Amino acid sequence: MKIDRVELREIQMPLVHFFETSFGRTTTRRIVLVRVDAEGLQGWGEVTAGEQPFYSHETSETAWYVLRDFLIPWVIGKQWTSPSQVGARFRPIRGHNMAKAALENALWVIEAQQRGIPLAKLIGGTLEEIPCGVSIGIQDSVEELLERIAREVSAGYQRIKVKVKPGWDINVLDRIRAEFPRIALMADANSAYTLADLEHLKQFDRFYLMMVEQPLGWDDIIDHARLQKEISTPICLDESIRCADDARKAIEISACKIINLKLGRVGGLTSARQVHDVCRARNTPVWCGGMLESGVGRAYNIAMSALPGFTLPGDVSASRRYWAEDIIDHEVTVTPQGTIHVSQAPGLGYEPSLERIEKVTVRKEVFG
Ligand code: OSB
Ligand code: MG
Repeated sequence: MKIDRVELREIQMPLVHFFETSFGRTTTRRIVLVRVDAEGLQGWGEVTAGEQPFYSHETSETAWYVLRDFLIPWVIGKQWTSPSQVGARFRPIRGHNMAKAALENALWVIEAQQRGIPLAKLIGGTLEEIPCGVSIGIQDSVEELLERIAREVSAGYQRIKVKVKPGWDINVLDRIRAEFPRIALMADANSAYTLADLEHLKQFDRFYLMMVEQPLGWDDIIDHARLQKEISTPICLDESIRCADDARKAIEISACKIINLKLGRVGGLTSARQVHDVCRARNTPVWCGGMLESGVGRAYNIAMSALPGFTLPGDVSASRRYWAEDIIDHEVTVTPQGTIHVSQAPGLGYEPSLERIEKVTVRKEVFG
C-alpha cells in the first residue's frame, strides 16, 4: 500500500473524573491522533503517551516530534507491502514505541478495510466478546473509593483494579476487603516501591489479590524476580515489558506470572502479537491494559483483546467512564455481564467522528 497523506492532530478533552496514580493526577487529556490516507482509504491511530514523562519517557509532545521529524517522512509517498514492514522500518529509532504504534496501527486498519474484514480477525483474534475490568485511581478519601467500587461492581465489571502507593495501600485494601470480601481485586503500584519495602509488600498477601501490578522499578525485572520469591500474590508486569524479548526474559527468570499488554507501550500490533505469542507459548496469561484512551485507542484495545491469550479481564471499559462525549460512533458500551462485544464490521469497528474530532482539535499538521 502507498501512503499518500498523513495528518497529525492534538486533541484536548477533560476526563469525566480525574485519574490519580502513584505518579500524579490527570484531569484533562492531551491526545495525539494520526490519520493516514492510503489508496483511497483512511485509518486513524492514537498515541497513548501521557502528558508528562511519568509513566514512561514518552509524552504527547515527544510523540509529535518523533512522528513529524522521523516516522512520517520515512514512510510517506512510499509503497509498503504490510504494516509490519513499516514497523520494521521504524527499528533504527530506539524507544518511542507509542509514536510508532499510532502510525503502524492505522495501517492495520487500512489493510482490514481493504480485505473487508474486522481488525480483530485480521490480527488473528478469535473471541467475540471480551471480559472487562476497571482501573480506579487514588481518590480524595477511602469512602469515595468504596463508593466507586460499589458502582462499578453493580455495573457488572468482572474485576476491580485499584491504584496503590505508600500511605494508600494496606489501610485501603483492608477497608475494601471488609466491604467487598469476594470481588476479584488487584492493585497497581506503578513502581511506587523498592525492595527495601519487602516486609511491607508481604502484607499484600493477606488480601488474596488476583495480582499486584508493577510494584518495583519501571525498568526492572531482577528485583521483581526477587520479590516474587517472597510473596504469594502473583506479580504482573506493565512498564517493564516493551517487546517480546522483555516478556521472554521476565518469564524465564520468574519476575512475573502475568503480563499487562499495552499496544502503545510495545510499539503497535505487530509487536503486541509477538508479546502475546511469547506469553501464550509459556502459559503466561495476558490482559489488555489501558492508557485513558479516546474511543480510537479503545477500539484498538478491543480488537487486540480478541486474541486467544487474553484470558483475564482487561482495563478496557465503557467510553462514558472517561468522556462526556467520545470521538467515535458508536461509543464503547459494556454489557451488564461486564463484557464488550467485539465489532464484526470491517476495519476498526468504530467510526471516528470527524465533526467531534474537529471540535476538540487544538493543533493540526498535514504531510504529503
Ligand atoms: O498503569 O495501567 C496503568 C492509566 C494511565 C497510565 C498508566 C496506567 C493507567 C491505568 C488506567 O491504570 C487504565 C484505563 O482505565 O485506561
Ligand atoms: Mg499499570
